[in-house]
Amino acid sequence: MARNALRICPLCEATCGLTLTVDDSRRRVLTARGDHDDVFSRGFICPKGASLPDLDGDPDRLGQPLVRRRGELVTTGWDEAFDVVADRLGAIIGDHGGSSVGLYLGNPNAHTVAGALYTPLLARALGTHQVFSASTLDQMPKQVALGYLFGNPFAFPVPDLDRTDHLVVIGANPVVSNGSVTTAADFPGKLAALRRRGGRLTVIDPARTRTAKLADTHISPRPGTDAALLFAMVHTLFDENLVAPDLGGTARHVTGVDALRRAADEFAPERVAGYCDVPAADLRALTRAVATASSAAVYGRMGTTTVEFGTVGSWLIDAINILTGNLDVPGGVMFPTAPTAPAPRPPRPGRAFRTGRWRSRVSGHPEVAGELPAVALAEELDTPGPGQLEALITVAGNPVLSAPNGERLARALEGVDFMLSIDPYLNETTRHADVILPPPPPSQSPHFDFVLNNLAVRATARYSPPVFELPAGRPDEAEIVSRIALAVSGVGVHADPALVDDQAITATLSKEVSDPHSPVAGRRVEELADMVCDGPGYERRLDMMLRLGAYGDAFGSRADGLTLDSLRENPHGIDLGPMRPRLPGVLRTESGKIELAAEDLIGDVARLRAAIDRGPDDLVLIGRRNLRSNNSWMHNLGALSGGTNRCTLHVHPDDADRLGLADVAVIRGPGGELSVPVEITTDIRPGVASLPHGWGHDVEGTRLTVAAATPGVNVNRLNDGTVLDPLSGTVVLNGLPVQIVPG
Ligand SMILES: Nc1nc2c(c(=O)[nH]1)N[C@H]1C(S)=C(S)[C@@H](COP(=O)(O)OP(=O)(O)OC[C@H]3O[C@@H](n4cnc5c(=O)[nH]c(N)nc54)[C@H](O)[C@@H]3O)O[C@H]1N2
Ligand SMILES: Nc1nc2c(c(=O)[nH]1)N[C@H]1C(S)=C(S)[C@@H](COP(=O)(O)OP(=O)(O)OC[C@H]3O[C@@H](n4cnc5c(=O)[nH]c(N)nc54)[C@H](O)[C@@H]3O)O[C@H]1N2
Ligand code: SF4
Ligand SMILES: [Mo]
Repeated sequence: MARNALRICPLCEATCGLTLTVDDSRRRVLTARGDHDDVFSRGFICPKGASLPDLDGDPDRLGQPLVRRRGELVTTGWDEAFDVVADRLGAIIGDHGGSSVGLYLGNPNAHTVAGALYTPLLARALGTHQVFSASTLDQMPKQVALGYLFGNPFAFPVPDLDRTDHLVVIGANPVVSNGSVTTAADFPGKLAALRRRGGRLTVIDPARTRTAKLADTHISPRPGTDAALLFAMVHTLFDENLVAPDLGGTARHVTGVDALRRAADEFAPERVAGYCDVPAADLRALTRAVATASSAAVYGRMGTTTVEFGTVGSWLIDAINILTGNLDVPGGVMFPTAPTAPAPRPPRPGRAFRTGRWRSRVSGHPEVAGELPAVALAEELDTPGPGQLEALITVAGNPVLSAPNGERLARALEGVDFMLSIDPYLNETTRHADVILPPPPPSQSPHFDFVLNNLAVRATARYSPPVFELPAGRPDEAEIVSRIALAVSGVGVHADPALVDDQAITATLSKEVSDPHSPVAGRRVEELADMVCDGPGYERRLDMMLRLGAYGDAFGSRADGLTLDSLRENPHGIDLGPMRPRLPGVLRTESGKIELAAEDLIGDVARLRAAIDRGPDDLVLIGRRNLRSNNSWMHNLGALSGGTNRCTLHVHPDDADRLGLADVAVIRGPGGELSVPVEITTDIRPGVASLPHGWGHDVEGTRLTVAAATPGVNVNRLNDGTVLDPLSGTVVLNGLPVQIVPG
């Protein structure tokens, strides 16, 4: 008998509520559709969400651990696999210390309970400085800019999509990606609503994307030139006296306006127009439109971060929001308040944001937000000498495909003493592991958006308990990561995983009761710990966090405040309203103010000046996402394959003519060359080609039956990974110089 069950979709940042029909006897999800009563997504769903049944029941998904025996990965029981991990990691840590173990955290960690609550504890238990993640293939430049501006690399202002009058989307394609570093279900619907209420949409993108096609204005710059374009906008704001009086009420919280004006002095639109290939008049007109709108929000994503000047560009985006009086006001960009974030405290100065607290061993890359650049992982593994990595743990990552120079990484993984992967698939990365521990499928996992609620355009609280119980003896991902943390900290892999949660709960409560501004100041830890709900560790921690949060019940002292019970009573979620102003409470800079012209940011301007003087490259490559794809790991579902979801090279007809391209081309980059099918289209500007990432499923030794049938090519083989945004350690993925010849 089928029944309905609710589940938040874990596949992208939109966090849509799904209604599943499920068959309990077979533990199968039969169908997925949008949950019309979901307080956040109101029924929205995309093709990936609709394919959740296929993903959940994918026969290639691993159900049991794999352990390498005499060179072969063989299926084993859980106890045995945990013992192997404990023995091998224990020996390596005993001989070389925790810092000889590297950790690579992939993108799905932002979507899982284990990624949010348990991998940080694993990193701490290892005590390693060798943490790598997809962030340095993605949004790290934004975080660094936020660190300098607000003193907090996690204080993300997001566009107030529901109330803005002018949305400027720069280097993002939310109609396809469904939004990123801005959590909004039904981004397309929100763009349509903006237009319906008379608002404007401007898109700045070298491709005529599905988002650009909806825009009132589409500006198509040369890739990699946004920092110059944004500086021209800042210049125009000062030049034409368009800076908002009193910065829209935030002036008392802002320093560095004059220094920013001086830095922007040399970037008149007329100076950068040729470099960006955007008429100066268009840049001035856009600036005026943003400055004079009743409210406006400039929103940048991948096309502004994974580029040569990612941090400078990200800084200038928020500088424009600030100068036009659009920070922290309805319709502008605002700081969300997640239900599990600690309740707001009175403003207090922080420590100056710094990077480079340690450096990578081989190339001396500075640490950024506790991480080293993902592109440095291979050299840290394969370069001999003191401090060389002896072991690697990957959790939810596929860097062999998602990072540049995956071939070197693949070779390096062959050489490492021990590799553990926590991942449901035997794929291009995990095939190198000595042990693979597969988490259960979504239907057997809980879901709460600990990370993405911090980026949501409207506050809600929604919890999905597992739809099916786990089969006897199978650990969930929280338990898997907890056991590894217990193993590496010497407590023992077979200790009670609840210890990890007990410790986390006691540590948090102890801190809260001794903070005079906490909603539970002065109370007893034991009293509060006894009040936390019963259940698995993650539910106990969730209950605690909700109760300590901005909307929480403060452990009984605020009637109607959130608890996990209240979420259970409201399975479609609880709406907590639109974003609210949060200045100056979010600021953690030393000065207690927004620092508009941090020294390190100003210091990088010379590099931008040099790039403008050097002039643009003749032909560059950018990325492209498809609605029916998700990075490297959803090509194994028949329902999403084919159609427009193909690994082809988009080139403009002028370039195709000039280069003599027809069906197939050979594309050469700094890292290598590939032969790819060509699609000639005016959806991309001249001088630019696009190729999606996450393909190249043609390597031996994986278990990806469907993906291997249409493998595509790995775009990151073109990239040698040597060009980084130096302030953030983020590699250039967009704007890679290439040559293209007929194939
Ligand atoms: N050229 C180019 N390269 C890019 C990009 C680009 O635009 N262009 N984009 C970059 C971006 S933005 C990102 S975020 C990275 C992504 O880089 P990665 O995170 O390294 O790669 P993914 O393809 O997301 O791989 C996700 C892995 O998680 C596993 N997985 C899925 N669900 C779960 C789960 O619940 N638990 C666990 N433990 N594992 C799970 C999958 O099997 C897969 O192995 O790629 C980057 N690479
Ligand atoms: N369907 C689908 N959805 C996804 C993913 C997926 O793989 N598929 N991946 C998820 C992940 S991990 C992420 S991080 C997000 C990313 O979310 P988005 O950033 O919204 O997605 P992208 O398609 O990478 O959009 C980047 C846009 O920048 C443009 N661009 C490239 N170079 C430049 C440049 O120099 N300047 C400007 N102005 N624009 C440029 C590209 O043409 C592209 O349209 O999407 C998430 N959602
Ligand atoms: S938009 Fe994202 S969260 Fe919503 S159904 Fe699609 S993949 Fe899932
Ligand atoms: Mo990403």
